[in-house]
Amino acid sequence: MAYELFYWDGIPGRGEFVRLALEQAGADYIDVARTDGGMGRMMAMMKNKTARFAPFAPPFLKDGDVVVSHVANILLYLGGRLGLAPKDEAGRFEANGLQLTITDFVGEIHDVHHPLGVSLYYHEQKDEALRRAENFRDERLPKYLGYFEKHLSKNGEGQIQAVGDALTYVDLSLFQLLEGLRYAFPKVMQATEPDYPLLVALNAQVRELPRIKAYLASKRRLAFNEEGIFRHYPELDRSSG
Ligand SMILES: N[C@@H](CCC(=O)N[C@@H](CS)C(=O)NCC(=O)O)C(=O)O
Repeated sequence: MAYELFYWDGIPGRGEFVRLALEQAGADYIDVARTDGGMGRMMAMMKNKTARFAPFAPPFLKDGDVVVSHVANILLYLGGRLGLAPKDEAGRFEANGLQLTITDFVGEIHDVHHPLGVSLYYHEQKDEALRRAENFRDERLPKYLGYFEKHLSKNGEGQIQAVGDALTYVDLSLFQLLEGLRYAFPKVMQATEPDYPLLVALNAQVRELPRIKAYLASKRRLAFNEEGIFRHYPELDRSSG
């Protein structure tokens, strides 16, 4: 039975971290909200009053009777099934820990353009966003990227991998993280990428994986835009030099 992925149509957003894993594994999956009546099904699942579990927010995954919410939790569930997680328990928890750090970082990236509240428009919180962006550029972005770079440097020679000695969903998520940051903050990233050679090399490595390459060229891959997590507002981007 095909996996069913539930995520807002029109944005790559948090759903993309799951899509990349499904695509790399060649898994049979349905992107439900992009099918006829899919949005209605997604909303109905979240509003379901009788089901034992109703997800708070997308993305969530349905595998038969099992419903799993939250990106990191979904990837923890899928990792072993798709051959994209370490086989040992320590490795799986290391992967999950890294993915949860990505979750935190994604939340902060989102909060740069929405520092006051998700229910307010960007233009209603632009002054606060400008202040938040400065702190993000100067402190948070280098702290997170520096953390991942240092982590990658511990993993030996040859192929770059976040965990163990084979590709995992964490590598795919780090790829997407860099893609999103390049879209949202092109000037900052251009100036700072030389500080993160392993992250850059991992990104290039993932881009060349045959299934990922085919996916990126397909219509299934949605473009970044100003409705999602990674938004390009030129005033929030600036070369720090
Ligand atoms: N921690 C969750 C966050 C889920 C989340 O914030 N989803 C967003 C879309 S990217 C949403 O629809 N949020 C609705 C809300 O917070 O009210 C995850 O990693 O999946």
